[in-house]
Amino acid sequence: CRPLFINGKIIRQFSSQRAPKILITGGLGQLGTQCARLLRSKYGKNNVILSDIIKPKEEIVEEGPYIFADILDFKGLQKAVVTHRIDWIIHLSALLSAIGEQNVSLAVRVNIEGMHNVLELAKQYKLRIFVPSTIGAFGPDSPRNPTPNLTIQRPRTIYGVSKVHAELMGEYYHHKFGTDFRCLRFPGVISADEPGGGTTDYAVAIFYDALRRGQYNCYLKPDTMLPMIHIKDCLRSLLEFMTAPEESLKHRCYNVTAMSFTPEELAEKISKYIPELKMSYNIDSRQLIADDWPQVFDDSEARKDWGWKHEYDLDKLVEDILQQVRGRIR
Ligand code: AKB
Repeated sequence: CRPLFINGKIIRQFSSQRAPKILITGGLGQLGTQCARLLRSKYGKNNVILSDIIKPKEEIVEEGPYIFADILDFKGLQKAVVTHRIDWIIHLSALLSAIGEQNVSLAVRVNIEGMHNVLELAKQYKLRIFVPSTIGAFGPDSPRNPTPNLTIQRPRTIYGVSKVHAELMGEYYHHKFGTDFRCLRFPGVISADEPGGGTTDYAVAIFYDALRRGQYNCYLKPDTMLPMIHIKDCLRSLLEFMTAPEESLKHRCYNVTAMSFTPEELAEKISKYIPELKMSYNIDSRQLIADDWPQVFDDSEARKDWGWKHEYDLDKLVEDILQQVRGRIR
């Protein structure tokens, strides 16, 4: 923004640049609709186009533009970028860790081929591109407590492998072609919108079951510590990172987080509001995934380089998500 000074006072701010036009892929997943809301509040309703291959609910369409876009269809993506004069692409399409293990070939297509398509699109049309990575991009050889920004990454899930691939491809396109590739490694994201197919999903499901039934049957052991973040902090980190000046970015991929906790610790906080909450544990294959992941995520590079700071700690998160989930199940 360029301020206009008259007699030393700022009279009006002129925007020296128009708002970016943004395409969000995989828009009907856990992050998409709230991401669109946040970006629309900053850049205007019509500048943010949500896309997916799923038929949306009426409310989604009422909130702003929604289009069909299949990340495996390169020509269709080109058409969307050209027609809507897109400047930024937020690429959220992906199969998460647990579901990826159940359908490896689909995960390869969506997470790897889809990533190739959007990167090529970003190169051709000079788009700024955001791709989320994950704590799942680390594996049993990585230090777990804490896990630094730059360390060994040898994940053992197809989700993790596809995300390391995305990080490396994005960095390669940046160095080779100057593509403005930006990537944040997110921990488990906690929202009132239920995610699907992840290992950290328990930390959302527990709120629904605690309120509906006063009990939760957890598929992870009580002492499994994983890094987590409230969705509002997660999406704010995305926006702040996308608007961070190029000079401040020492890396193209940054760890971000807010807290770490175990199922036992989360249940204890929730039981302050729902004292009758009963926990049971029925461990499944997601435990093996969680056992290889970071316990404490070191996001000091993001805090240092572009000022990342979380707002929600565990107490604030539990209060907020309980209130939102209560509103939904009434
Ligand atoms: C998952 O559990 O697969 C995701 C993630 C941590 O990336 N929520």
